[in-house]
Amino acid sequence: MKGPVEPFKIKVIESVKIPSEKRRMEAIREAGFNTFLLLSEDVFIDLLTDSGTSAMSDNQWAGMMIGDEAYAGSKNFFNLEKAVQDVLGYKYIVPTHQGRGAEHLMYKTLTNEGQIVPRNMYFTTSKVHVELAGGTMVDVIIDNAHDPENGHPFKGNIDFKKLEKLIEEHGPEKIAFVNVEMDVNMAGGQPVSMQNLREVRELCNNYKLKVIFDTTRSSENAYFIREREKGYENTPIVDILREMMSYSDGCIYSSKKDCLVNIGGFLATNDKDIFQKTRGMVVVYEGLHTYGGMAGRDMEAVARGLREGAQYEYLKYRINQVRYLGELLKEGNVPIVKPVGGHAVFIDALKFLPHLPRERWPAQTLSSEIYADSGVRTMERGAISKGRDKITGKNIFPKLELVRLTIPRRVYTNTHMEYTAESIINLYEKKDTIPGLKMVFEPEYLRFFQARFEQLSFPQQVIYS
Ligand code: P70
Repeated sequence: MKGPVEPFKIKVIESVKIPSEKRRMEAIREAGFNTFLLLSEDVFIDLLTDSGTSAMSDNQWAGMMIGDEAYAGSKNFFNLEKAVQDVLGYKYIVPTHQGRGAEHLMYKTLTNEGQIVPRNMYFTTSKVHVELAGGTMVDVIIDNAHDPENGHPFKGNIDFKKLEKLIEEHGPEKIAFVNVEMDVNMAGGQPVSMQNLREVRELCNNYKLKVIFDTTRSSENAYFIREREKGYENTPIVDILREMMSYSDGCIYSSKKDCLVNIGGFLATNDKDIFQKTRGMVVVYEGLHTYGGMAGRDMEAVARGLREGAQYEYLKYRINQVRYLGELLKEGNVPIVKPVGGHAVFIDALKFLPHLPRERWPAQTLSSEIYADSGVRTMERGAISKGRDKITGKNIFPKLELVRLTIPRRVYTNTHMEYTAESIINLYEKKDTIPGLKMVFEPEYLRFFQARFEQLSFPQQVIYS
């Protein structure tokens, strides 16, 4: 098996080195066995996130040089507006500093105290912004998404029975809006089908509900539609994107992913009322409505990146590089979430470390072991990320206890993928020797960012938490 051919050549490089085994051991200990607390200079291959970690093109860098840093009316804003109109088909745009800025404006505008927001699974920042606006997010994704072995081609789809039941039970006036994420992050980067989006629109029309997309990874989702959905085999990606967006009233977009930039975000809509309200708020929380927290040069990079990130040849390489890593791991019998998603490969930590009880944090343990073994940094996406039940205070143990190997765009070569796979396969062969972790420091909010752990020795000690 070979990795996909890159549709670009490399003009600038950044040196990286593998820290010695001694330094890796020290570093992970100093970081309290939490990969978020590692220093970047101690990391060889950084697969923590695909957010803001892309390599920009010569065309984007050239665009940075024509940044118009006027406080009002920057020409780069109009280039961004035009790119959004051309690629996504929305008429109005409000720029923000990054995705969560857009979530804040959009979700606060549309949610009243006590309302419900159905969504295909959830995302941490999205959930927080709905809750801050007084709402509750409820998961209405299809059941297949909760099973790592299930090979459904569109595991991100909305389950209409769940959605309709929720609307009927509470009444449409209790539903703030229906929220659909593209390439569902927490499910493993799993796409939503065009048919599902079309049907969500029809159902919401019947109840007069608004549909808001989280389009953060929509170009990658569009590639999967072209690859897997009948009738789209030869459709240009931009046409797929424009059809997808036509089924919504608006979107929030973290440009740090599919727009191939290091910072930025926006919301976009065809609804004049949403536009006027969010544009009224952007000046309070982000900046004037023609920059919204971004520099002019950043807006230019987003405008150009949105177009580049929707090119078929680029997406084909991108999706296949992620898949290549997944296939290599599968060949080595490492248990991963199937099918491989758009932005990351997810390892099933419960299957990798079956000897560890949940309260020994298998995914946290595995991410720290991977770093110690190879200098590759990954992220826990399981019980530590999920947190505690607000009422009982008990740890919640979600079905999915995963380690995310997130691939930055246009940054690493296929050889980096091979190195990563080889190290993880070696680790898998000695998995029985891996001891678990004990949490010794737990912050109140978003604990995964700053929690600290200690390594236990064999045999496993009593569970304290
Ligand atoms: C990640 C990042 C960000 C994100 C997202 C979706 C589907 C909105 C946003 C927010 C960064 C991250 C954030 C919280 C915890 C861990 C990592 N996802 N919607 O790595 O956008 O970051 O620009 O404010 O995935 O998955 P932004």
